[in-house]
Amino acid sequence: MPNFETVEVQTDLLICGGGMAACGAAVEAAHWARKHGLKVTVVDKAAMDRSGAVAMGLSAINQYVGLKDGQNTMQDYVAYVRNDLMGITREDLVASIARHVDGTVHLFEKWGLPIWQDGEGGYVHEGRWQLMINGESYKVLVAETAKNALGIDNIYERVFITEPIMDGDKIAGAVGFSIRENKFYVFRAKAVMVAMGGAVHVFKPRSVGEGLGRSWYPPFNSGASTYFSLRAGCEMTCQEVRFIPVRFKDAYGPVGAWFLLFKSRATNALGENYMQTNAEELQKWGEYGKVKPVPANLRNWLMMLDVMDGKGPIYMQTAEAIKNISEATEDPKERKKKLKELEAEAWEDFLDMTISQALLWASTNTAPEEKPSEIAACEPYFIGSHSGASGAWVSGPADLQNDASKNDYFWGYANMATVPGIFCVGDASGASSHKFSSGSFTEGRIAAQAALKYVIEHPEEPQVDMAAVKAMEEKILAPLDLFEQHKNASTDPDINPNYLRPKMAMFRLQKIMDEYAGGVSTNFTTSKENLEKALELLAMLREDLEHLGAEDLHELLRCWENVHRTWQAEVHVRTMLYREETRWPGYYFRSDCPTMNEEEWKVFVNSRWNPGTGEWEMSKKPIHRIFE
Ligand code: SFD
Ligand code: AMP
Repeated sequence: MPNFETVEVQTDLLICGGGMAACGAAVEAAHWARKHGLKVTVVDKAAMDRSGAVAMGLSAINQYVGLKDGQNTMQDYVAYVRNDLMGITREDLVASIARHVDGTVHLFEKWGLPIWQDGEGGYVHEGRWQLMINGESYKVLVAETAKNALGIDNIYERVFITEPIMDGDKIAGAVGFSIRENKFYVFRAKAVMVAMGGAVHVFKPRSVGEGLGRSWYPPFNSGASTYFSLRAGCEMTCQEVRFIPVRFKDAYGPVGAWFLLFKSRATNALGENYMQTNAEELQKWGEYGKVKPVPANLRNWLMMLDVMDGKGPIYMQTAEAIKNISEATEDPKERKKKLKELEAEAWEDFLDMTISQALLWASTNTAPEEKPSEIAACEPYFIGSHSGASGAWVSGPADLQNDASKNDYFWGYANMATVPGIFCVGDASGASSHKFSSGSFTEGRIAAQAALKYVIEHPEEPQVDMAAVKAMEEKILAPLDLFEQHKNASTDPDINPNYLRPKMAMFRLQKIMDEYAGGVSTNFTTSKENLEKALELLAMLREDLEHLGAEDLHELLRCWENVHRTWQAEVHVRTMLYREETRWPGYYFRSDCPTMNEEEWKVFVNSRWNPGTGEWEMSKKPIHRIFE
């Protein structure tokens, strides 16, 4: 075993993750911590300036309600989210973010984020809730503000949080290891914020071979939030609600600006608009088939029906959209100028947030004003902050409950999970979709206030069993030892009967999920029998994960990422199995229960791994309508 230094850090609030939600939490917590003499610490597996989903930047802020201008109300936003998620949403959580999110956006602007202006004192809207930005450096400036607020001594970068530390049923901190140095970290904390994003590469991606690893969701987020929450004993929710975005094919460029700003159509290869030709299908999905905008999963579904009918490829009609907008300008000189402007905006949309799509356009001689571009449904991701909903089951705010909801949705501190002292935000908190970058930051702020209130009201130091922590350390570092011990048993270190390398473990997980749990290869279709088979194979994979081998610290990171992913996979499979209906066609389809069942399944499905028994507990939780 290589020599590892054990570093102990004592803090009041530990923020795990350095993304949008964590930065929001850090900024807010720094303010309150100063007032109360408390210590706040951030740990990110990467460098905060470019970590998480916003690493490459973004081209839009997708949640801005416009309350002050009277554009929309908080209730409007709740209705939008409720409809988009086919009725399954925590209205208290959505409203709590919606009423504060505009203030966050104004802060971003104050810190230097360029938001497009319309020349009349307003913002340029991409759609009803979305604002256009020049966002290449979005994450840099948000991280910079968070770092300045907290002070560099309170920030640990390139440290991978691996496991929670418990004091009985309460949280007591977390352990992790450095990805650059032989250091094992033990963080003791009175409260822990889980802000480690969602998960990708649980399912086999479309990108294989030379494009391996390319995905829409950032490869850095590997299920740590779900793993951490589950292992601490937290109740989870909506773990069946994966997100499948439609994106420009092969480089995963965004479509929102095309659909909303450029008013583009997407068509099948015959030039038919599937949203019109397949509109009849919407009747099958109850009230959600009638709402505007059509829910994201149903938009996917209408497209997939054409793909399954052999009417692909599917195209975003970029040339047509650009022509339509520019032709609205009558003066030929002005029209030419407008055309150039639109071309620049089209390229910038990718350069701001998915540079590889611009590269793909360039390398395939694609000029958007000349020819359409292919779009496709991505592989499934776990992201509670976009149009998915997976995450922990957390308390809502006190003042947004009604008589019915307060017993089920409120237990003292906003965003606290069912385990005392754990707070979950951003992709890590469930059933509050459509918070995006701005809402995640806002949720971090809300939760940070609540977490510090919790710390003040629970000032006792957590008891940490150092023998148990030592055992964790040995287990976490074991893959290094195993590799070192056996690496010479074969001539090729990849082929060795004594250990499994993390990349191979990942491929195995992805194959199981792809084939049995509704991945790309099966057109996102699964069934009871397939899900049961997935569970059988996942159990065997989990046994083999005990024998992961790591050549160096980087591979050690990869080992634990795959352990985290496997738990995300298992809770997903178990929840899809439990919900005996199809509610989100276009995300997944249960061939054995192909219809929606409002009577029995208009409920949240919650899940919990019991740390005492190792058993899984599944339950239904009621949906309370709080707003009209
Ligand atoms: O249009 C550990 N999102 C968009 N939001 C917008 O507002 N506008 C857009 O234009 C957006 N687009 C978009 C978006 C997401 C993605 C992936 C793409 C494009 C390609 C959504 C937002 O980005 C998203 O809602 C927020 O970023 C969510 O915030 P948060 O904090 O929940 O997740 P994060 O920012 O990814 O941060 C996660 C952090 O955790 C760290 N981490 N740290 C320690 N130990 C571990 N084990 C860890 N595991 C992970 C990460 O390093 C990171 O710091 S559009 O296409 O939709
Ligand atoms: P995307 O680029 O797909 O992430 O979309 C950005 C934003 O626009 C998100 O808020 C989406 O929900 C929304 N959006 C994308 N496409 C459509 C569409 N066709 N109709 C309505 N909203 C959309």
